[in-house]
Amino acid sequence: MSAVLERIAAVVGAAGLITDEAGMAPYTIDWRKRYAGRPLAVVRPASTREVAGVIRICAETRTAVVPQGGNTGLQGGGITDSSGTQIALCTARMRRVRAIDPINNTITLEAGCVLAQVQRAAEGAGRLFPLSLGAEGSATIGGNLSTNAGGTAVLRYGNTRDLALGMEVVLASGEVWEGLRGLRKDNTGYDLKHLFIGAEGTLGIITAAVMKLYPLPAARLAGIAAVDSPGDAIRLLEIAQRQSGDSLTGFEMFSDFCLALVLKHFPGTSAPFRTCYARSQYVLLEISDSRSEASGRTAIESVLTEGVVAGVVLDAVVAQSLAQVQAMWALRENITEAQAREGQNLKHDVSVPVSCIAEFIAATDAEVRRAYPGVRLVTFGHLGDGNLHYNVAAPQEVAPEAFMREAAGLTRIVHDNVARFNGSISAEHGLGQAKREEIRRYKSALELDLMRKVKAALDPLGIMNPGKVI
Ligand code: FAD
Ligand code: 2HG
Ligand code: ZN
Repeated sequence: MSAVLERIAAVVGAAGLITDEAGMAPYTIDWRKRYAGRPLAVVRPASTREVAGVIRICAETRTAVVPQGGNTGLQGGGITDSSGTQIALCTARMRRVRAIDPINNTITLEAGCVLAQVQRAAEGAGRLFPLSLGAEGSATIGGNLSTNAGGTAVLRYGNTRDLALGMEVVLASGEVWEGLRGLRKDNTGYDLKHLFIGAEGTLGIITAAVMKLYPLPAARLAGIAAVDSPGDAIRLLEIAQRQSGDSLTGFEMFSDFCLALVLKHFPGTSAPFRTCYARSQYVLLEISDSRSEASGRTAIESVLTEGVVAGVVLDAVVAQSLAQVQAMWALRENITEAQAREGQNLKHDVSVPVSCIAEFIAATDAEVRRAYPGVRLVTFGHLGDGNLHYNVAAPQEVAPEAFMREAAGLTRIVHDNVARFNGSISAEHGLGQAKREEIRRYKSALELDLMRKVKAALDPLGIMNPGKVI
């Protein structure tokens, strides 16, 4: 064992260090299997003190550190390079809920807490932790903060950034910034936590956070509407927001092709309607009611009825039980996995102003189809947030691997259209290593320079997740 690893072993003990290839394997490849690394070791500290001890050694020895939570990231941000010199620092052993304060509506968590575990802990205290996404059974709160994860409830509760009140961070020097304050008002200068949120591990290691909680709704009602076009989906969004205001907690759209993929790859699922609405879109909307199930049901039915009367909704169904609510969400949340089972695909996680969504889709679809005849568009996303997963699968007769090699020009079409509509080429998944070069085309030189200055100030030795983001 090298001298550096011997020193790290003295800090984390045998349980905190993996150096054999088989043991390291799960930490060396990303969820999409696009980035494979070769770490010097996988280090699994059990406490903030241990993280700080490890980082001090890394700073002294100029050893690069790649933080990893649940390894569900989609941009390769948590994977080391192949040099065999970087350590992967995994937070999986830091899973303690340190405190819940129901009066202050806050929960204090260690970074390795799994999102689903946090939701359950909040519910156990009669509160809601609203962050929700398809990977919640594995993704960690540290990873959510580091990517500023979005998910399906942003419309009502905001991104992860909006849920964070305080933070504890091990800096690149090994010092610990203790900022675990549960305050909704604190204007004492720069709000440092926001630097680490969305930094994808390039500025420090988040070890704990104070997050906001909300009242548990009395009922969650979900419905699916078939609509003719993204434009009609937006018209339904307007109706839902006008009628339901803050009770509208989800508004997702997916195409009939997305639905077909889920039905094909998840045999237990079933189509929401008997009629097949080919070339249409589906909207999954959710209303959370603070009074009762009956009141929530009236609200969702009223939205859908107005949609039908306005000629916007072709057909609609409302879940009659919690099991049906979950079945509806499964149709939406399994799209990513269904797509993966279908074969490799090009992902574009983009946002444009909600008012431009329909025009963006029409213009981009036409251009992509002209340039790449036969491609299969897998368009879905968080419509209420203006965030589309504009994913593209190979034409039926083309091998996905060959398509992926040839398709750089397709991404250029999509991203240039995003820029034309003043959008973002990464709405929620971050840049990682996947979009590090691509972002240089779309961010101004001034913005990139400011980002480099922040990086140099907080990580002067360049040991924190080098080669990611910037
Ligand atoms: P990892 O993948 O382990 O790491 C992600 C990044 O954060 C890396 O750069 C890593 O270095 C850094 N990092 C991790 N922990 C720390 C830490 N403690 N301190 C500093 N840096 C750290 N994302 C969305 O936003 N919305 C969605 O709806 C959504 N749905 C998904 C559905 C599926 C099926 C999958 C596979 C992914 C989905 N994602 C979604 C992406 C992913 O789940 C999120 O980015 C999530 O926040 C990553 O958490 P993680 O713990 O897995 O992080
Ligand atoms: C989702 O919204 C995730 O389901 C994943 O952000 C999106 O697979 C994708 O591109
Ligand atoms: Zn998403």
